[in-house]
Amino acid sequence: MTILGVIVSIGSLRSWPHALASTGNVMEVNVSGGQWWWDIDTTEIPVRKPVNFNMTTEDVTHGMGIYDSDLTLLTQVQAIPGYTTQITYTFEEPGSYQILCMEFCGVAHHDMVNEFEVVAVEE
Ligand SMILES: [Cu+2]
Repeated sequence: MTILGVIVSIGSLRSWPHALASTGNVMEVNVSGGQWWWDIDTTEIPVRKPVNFNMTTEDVTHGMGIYDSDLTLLTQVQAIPGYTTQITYTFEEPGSYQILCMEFCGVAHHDMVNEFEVVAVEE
């Protein structure tokens, strides 16, 4: 039982998701947050391609929430000073998406809005 626990523990410490990362079929997108803005290093993301969001913050803790055009929350990850946190998400529909802050981070927290487009790609 102890050996099984050690194997499971070591496996869980690997970067996630293992399968996607090993195929090279993941788009890397870097997002940084600060009081009170988001910076995203792309404005266009292809539809139906896994996207690995690498999240950093330059000051305090923020919460990056990604919303569709109906303001439905699709995924989220916390931004923690001194760390890069990650979340992988695949957008199934083209359109406009917004990044909003989900943690109260100061007087202009509500101004933390940025957006990007998910676009169809020709194959
Ligand atoms: Cu905030």
